[in-house]
Amino acid sequence: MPPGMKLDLFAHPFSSYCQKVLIALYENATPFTFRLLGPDDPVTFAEFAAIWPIMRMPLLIDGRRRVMESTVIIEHLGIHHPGPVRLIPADPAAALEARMLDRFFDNYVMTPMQKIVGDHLRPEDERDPRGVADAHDLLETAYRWLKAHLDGRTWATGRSFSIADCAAAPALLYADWVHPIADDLAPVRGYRARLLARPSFARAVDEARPYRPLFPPGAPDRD
Ligand SMILES: N[C@@H](CCC(=O)N[C@@H](CS)C(=O)NCC(=O)O)C(=O)O
Repeated sequence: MPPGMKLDLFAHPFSSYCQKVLIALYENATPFTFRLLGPDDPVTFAEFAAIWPIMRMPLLIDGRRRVMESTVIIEHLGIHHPGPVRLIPADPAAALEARMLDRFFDNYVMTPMQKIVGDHLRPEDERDPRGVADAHDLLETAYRWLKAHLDGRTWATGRSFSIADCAAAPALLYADWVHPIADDLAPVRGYRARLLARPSFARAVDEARPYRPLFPPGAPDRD
């Protein structure tokens, strides 16, 4: 029995962590209300900030439950609003693998990508060249690990689309914009292309297209 009749997602379409959760919602056609966190709506933003002073989106409201952190939101959806696509595998060992890879994409692709993007928002004299250089190194190492990991796999864990792919899709979309995936990493480029072709992510990418001019380092003229 779902804990709440109505789901509200505080989010922005261009945000990578919000896209991660949007993929999960779209995979199972889960109905929800999109509470857009934009500069034109200070009331919605104030509501969000009052609930979650950490102010990192997305935030899910499910009845009286407030669920923060993209990974936990996807876990919550799987428990309380399951659909035909199981993003956390039923087998515990397979679930652990999916969770491990979700951590890989958040910590070693999304985080360095955000570091590079975020540096562009800083005033010139507050930039962090060393931190940005470390972020580029980490992305390169992560791409190369992923190339070997993907051998024989369609999706991050193998044949089934999972929470790890929800994390991977926006992480690799934007990471490739700030640190292009080299030509010799064909399996990683191919995986990114498969993610972009997945209808749930294609929809999220299309919904975010109008915001591309806002990408701090400048968005390339391609997906
Ligand atoms: N660990 C969080 C990270 C969320 C996060 O970093 N969200 C970004 C948008 S992609 C955000 O809210 N940034 C606003 C800010 O840094 O002020 C999660 O998984 O949900």
